[in-house]
Amino acid sequence: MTLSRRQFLSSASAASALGCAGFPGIRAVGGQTPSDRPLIVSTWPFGKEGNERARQEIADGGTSLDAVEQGVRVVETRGPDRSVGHRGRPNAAGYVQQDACIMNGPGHQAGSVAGIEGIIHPISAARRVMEHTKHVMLVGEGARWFALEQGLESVDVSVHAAMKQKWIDDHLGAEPSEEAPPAPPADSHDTIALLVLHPDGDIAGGCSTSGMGNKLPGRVGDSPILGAGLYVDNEVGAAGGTGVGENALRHCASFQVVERMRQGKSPAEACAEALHDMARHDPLGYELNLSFVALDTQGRWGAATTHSFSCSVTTASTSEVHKIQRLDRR
Ligand code: SD4
Repeated sequence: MTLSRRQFLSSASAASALGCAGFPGIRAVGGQTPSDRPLIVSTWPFGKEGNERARQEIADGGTSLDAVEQGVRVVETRGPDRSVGHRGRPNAAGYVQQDACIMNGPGHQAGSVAGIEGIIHPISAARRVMEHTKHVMLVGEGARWFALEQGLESVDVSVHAAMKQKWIDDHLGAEPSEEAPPAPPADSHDTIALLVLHPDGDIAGGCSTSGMGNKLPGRVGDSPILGAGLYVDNEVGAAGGTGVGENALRHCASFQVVERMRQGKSPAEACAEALHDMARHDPLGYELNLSFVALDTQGRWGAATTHSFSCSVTTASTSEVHKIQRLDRR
């Protein structure tokens, strides 16, 4: 289905795949659920399980923030096959460093951890940073120390220490190598970004990842950076992303999506337009490899991608995965 830009701007109704004539190179999907709340939107098919846990949390009396934390926790322990969780994709030195952040619409509060090791639920560490410190972000050893001090579940990282030493010996030993580190495989990313619109109207969002596989130790992606991998504004909506973090970072991507919704765009259009504008003035063009999900205060949701992408959308009565196929750009 190919819509003109004008048609696209006004299409926010039932879930439909949109080929955006005004935004070549971008695919989008969107829909709305004005009364069937909560509305929960997340990245990738594995987000569906997290969405359903979030829905349960709300049914049990939880807030949008509780729902986000519990939903993301499910994905963080889901399995070693993805780039989420302490068993996610390892960095170039062979061990996992995770990034996560959480934002609560009411009060515009946020917490974040980056490069944290051996903590089973970085999303909970991020929430503790938000609620139990006067800071917004903790990194590395300090983040791990804080999480342990907060009593969060952990795994032994002594194995990390041995792998780290080996990597340092191999790469930074007496004979420094000119060789650049190997590029991460193109398919090595699958972050969970999960957004919740509570029946009471409050919005929260969370993002968690082990990041791009084969990244350099210490590399921080977009996922723990507010405005890049996630952004929430209780008066407007929320957006979260997945893909090549460096590209989302350079463009403050999630913030851009939310700002477009503030200007009156539907979530689908905001995601598509933000991606299009980033691609327009980026040397990578439509090869940015970014995908975004978004929702707004009216109960509309949307997603867009420069590549192929699936998002999970859950309401009080439905739970579905929507697939968006990569455009053939030849
Ligand atoms: C990162 N954006 O660390 C994350 C990885 C990812 O889907 O999304 N993956 O760059």
